[in-house]
Amino acid sequence: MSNILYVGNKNYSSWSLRPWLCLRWAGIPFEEREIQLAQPGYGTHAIAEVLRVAPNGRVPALHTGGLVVWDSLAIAEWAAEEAPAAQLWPADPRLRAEARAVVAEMHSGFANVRRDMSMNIRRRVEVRAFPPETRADLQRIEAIWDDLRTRFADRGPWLFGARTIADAFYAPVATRVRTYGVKFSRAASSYCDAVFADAEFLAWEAACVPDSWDAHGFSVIDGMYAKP
Ligand SMILES: N[C@@H](CCC(=O)N[C@@H](CS)C(=O)NCC(=O)O)C(=O)O
Repeated sequence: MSNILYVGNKNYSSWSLRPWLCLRWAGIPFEEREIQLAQPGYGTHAIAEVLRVAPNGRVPALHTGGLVVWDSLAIAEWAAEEAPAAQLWPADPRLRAEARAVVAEMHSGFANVRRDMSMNIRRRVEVRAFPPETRADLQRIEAIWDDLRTRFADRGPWLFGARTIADAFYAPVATRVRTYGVKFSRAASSYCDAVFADAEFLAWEAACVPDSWDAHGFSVIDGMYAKP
């Protein structure tokens, strides 16, 4: 059965990176089709090319055997069921429940980080100050990473020791920490290093191309908080 994963611009589409990593980590073969999303500020309407492949007008979307699975988390869950041996969720049921909570918090939360710190994998910005609500989001992310890395340090470099869907969901956040020069604790920073050393992440990063409009920046950070 052929699998096609539609993703957005690799440098910017954080939701696309997440299931892409899950499929690669699980060794599930797929063809990847990148759709160039409109530049931020262009408008909120879904572009026709995306609507042709995803009913919600957003990427990522997976097409598999006549089935369309839209939404990053639904695709990650599909991958976990498709390749159980890959253990994309922790095997222990209690840890699995915790990993799902960590992923759900990312999937439904951290709106301020998303607003102020758009993913831009190749970019590096010097930030003067983040607004308090964004700092609160970052503190919460740091606390999650610190706690998990402390508890599972002896099992491997990932949040729950071995690589899971939780890492796919926080990998784009690690790139934001790097892009915006966030100072995190040693444990949280070393977690970012694990993401940046991952072969599949490196493959995605190598394919990231900043667009011409990127030189001018586009996030709230650029307008309000970045050093000139
Ligand atoms: N909750 C969705 C969010 C998907 C989403 O917002 N995707 C963005 C790209 S990262 C998108 O397709 N935006 C449409 C556009 O920019 O035209 C998921 O988890 O997949």
